[in-house]
Amino acid sequence: MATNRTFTMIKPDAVQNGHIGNILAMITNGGFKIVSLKLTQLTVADAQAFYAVHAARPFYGELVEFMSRGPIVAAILEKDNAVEDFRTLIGATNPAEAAEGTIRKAYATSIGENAVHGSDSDENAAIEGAFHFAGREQF
Ligand code: RTP
Ligand code: MG
Repeated sequence: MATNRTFTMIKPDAVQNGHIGNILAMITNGGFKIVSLKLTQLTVADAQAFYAVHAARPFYGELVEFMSRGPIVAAILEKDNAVEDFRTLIGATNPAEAAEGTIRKAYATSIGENAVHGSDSDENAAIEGAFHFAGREQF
């Protein structure tokens, strides 16, 4: 995957609260092109694998339970400087610290249930995109 791509999930809280359309609008208004998109749900095993890097953290069990409890939207996004610019658009992990105009400021409810995921490196964007999408689903 090209390095001008990132991977995102609209998390179960935001899907459940009816924010899919508004979050996708913020993403496209932010200059990102959607190159893959699906509504799906992580199994517990999927969530454990996706967040394996956090396995030793105290919030890991809660995170896995949260991320597997309902549908998510998975997407691959394209833009120059995609990973960094998307992290800026989503805002800080804790919505109390998220800047005005960010997705988490608008839709996150807590540090755990924070509406969206954004990859933290080009390498992880490629891994995470491939976790969810076959090559023929990436446009
Ligand atoms: P993400 O990976 O989902 O884009 O979030 P992030 O980089 O901003 O934050 P990260 O440190 O990677 O943490 C992953 C997710 O774990 C949950 N979390 N809960 N209760 C807590 O203290 C806590 N800290 C993190 C959040 O859902 C966070 O996005
Ligand atoms: Mg992260």
